[in-house]
Amino acid sequence: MSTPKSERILVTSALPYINGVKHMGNLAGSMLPADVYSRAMRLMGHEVLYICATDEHGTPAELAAAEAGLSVSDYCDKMHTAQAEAGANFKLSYDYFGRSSSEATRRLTQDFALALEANGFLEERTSKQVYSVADGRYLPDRYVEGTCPNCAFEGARGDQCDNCGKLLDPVDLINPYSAVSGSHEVEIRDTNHLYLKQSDMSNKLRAWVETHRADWPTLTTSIAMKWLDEGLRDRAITRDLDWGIPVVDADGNVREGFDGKVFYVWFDAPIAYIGATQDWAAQDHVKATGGAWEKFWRTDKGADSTRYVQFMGKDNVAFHTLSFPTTIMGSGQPWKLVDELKAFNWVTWYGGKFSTSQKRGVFMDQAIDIAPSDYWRWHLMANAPESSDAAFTWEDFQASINSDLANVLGNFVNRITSYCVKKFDGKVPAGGAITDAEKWIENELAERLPRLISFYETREFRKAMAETRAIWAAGNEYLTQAAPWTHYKTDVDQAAMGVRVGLNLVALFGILAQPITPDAAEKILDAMNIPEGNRSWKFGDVSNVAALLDALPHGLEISAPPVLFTKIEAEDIEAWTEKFGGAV
Ligand code: B3M
Ligand code: ZN
Repeated sequence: MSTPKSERILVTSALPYINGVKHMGNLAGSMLPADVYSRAMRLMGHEVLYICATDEHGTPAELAAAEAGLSVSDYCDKMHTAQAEAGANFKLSYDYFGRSSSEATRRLTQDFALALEANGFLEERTSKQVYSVADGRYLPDRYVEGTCPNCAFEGARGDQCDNCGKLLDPVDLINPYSAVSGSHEVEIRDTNHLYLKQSDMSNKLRAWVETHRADWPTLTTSIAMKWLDEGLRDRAITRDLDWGIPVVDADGNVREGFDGKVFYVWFDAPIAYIGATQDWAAQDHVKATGGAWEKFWRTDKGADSTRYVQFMGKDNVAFHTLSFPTTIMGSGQPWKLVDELKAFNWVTWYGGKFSTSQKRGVFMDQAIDIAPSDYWRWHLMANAPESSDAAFTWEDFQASINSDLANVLGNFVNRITSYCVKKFDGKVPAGGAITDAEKWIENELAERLPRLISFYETREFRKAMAETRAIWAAGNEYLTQAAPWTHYKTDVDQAAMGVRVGLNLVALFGILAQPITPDAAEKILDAMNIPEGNRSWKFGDVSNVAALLDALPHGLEISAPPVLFTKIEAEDIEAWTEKFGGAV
């Protein structure tokens, strides 16, 4: 395999709603895999830009702010900081973590709407909305609750039933009441809204999705096709709300009849991918290095050679394969469409739903107090909900940490580095002859490394983690075969061979661990005295495995790293189960 060609890759993960720190399932299905992928691609020498942001508009933001007793804008400031912090704690390597409430996103959203209207893809229509007489306002989406017309669940929200999952229109609810005041004094009134004519775009969307049948996961294409087959409906992209992006005319004045209305949160949220990229590019340090947003987003300015990869949970797929592409295509402007869309199923909590109120499940801010981020990152990616939902259990978490991280990786690193410190003065030793053991590990790596790299490239995370684990296990097997401790008694030179190859494996494992357990990787590479600039070296280039096994300069001073992973005990599981729930 030759050195891979460097590409420009734009990565985005679904923008977390502002209304609370996300749970581990959200992390596992969007931000974390996007981060692991971005890190791996950077190590392979690609130019990667990983953009994310908080999704700050819509009824969820208004309702959560009201509950917190804060103005919506103060609430968003506070929660944006909290989510940025949670991301940093989990070592999410965003190039920029922006906000959908930014100036750039506002401008883009208003411009997109004007372009869509000019091209006939936007239309003002009169529609029926729930109006609360008691509250003196319209009740869009989650502001109204009632009985689900589909499953008769009594606490269904106006936009979606949490029980059966069906997307709803607030006027369809049976026995509706206001989520603001609880008042049942509601009526249906006529009001004007802008509609995105998705139906007119159906054929073009279908043709585009068809071109991705081979390279998108089945989960992605099947969701898009299901919607297309059912027949795309035109969707209102404005709401009767105060909080959000105002609807303007070509002169920048509030559109006639649109006082008290804003764009629907799902219209501007994906546009915030572009807005956040512009905000990234506007920073001084980016400008100073000639960074520009256009090469990521404008196909007339270089973006046709950018690969755009999106990560999200399955509930977001329709918006990213149908409505946002309608916005992009309908604008008639040279905007970039997504190239690869990785969708995930759910992580469940012991097979059920995460729920804050019922104390079921762990949220990002709590998780970091339970265990270091590396532990979570490894476990969630090794069990990524790719082909089906995946249940989180404390018992599985314990097994991942104790057996994969502590026993297989941690012990290997510790065993060989401490032995080198003890018997070889902490220096990479020279000498020894190649035996069957060295040939065996070389063959193992020659087979496994290219496979690992290709799993990263195709974003098959479970397989990438399983391959990583197999490579660690091969390291242990090599030490058993080479047995430097046995040779040491009779042939120090031959023992040196085992120690040297073992140390080179430690360095290799440290390099390979960077996308997934970055903190442990850093400890390992520091202990191996690998200079910062050499840490991406050979990730992805597996042309010469023999050289990889003798890459560290002979005589290089190394040390044994501090304990990498602490085992999880039965008492820990008991305490966590009590606090956060467990098997029911
Ligand atoms: N905020 C939904 C979610 O957090 C939504 C994603 C927007 S992506 C543009 O799952
Ligand atoms: Zn229902």
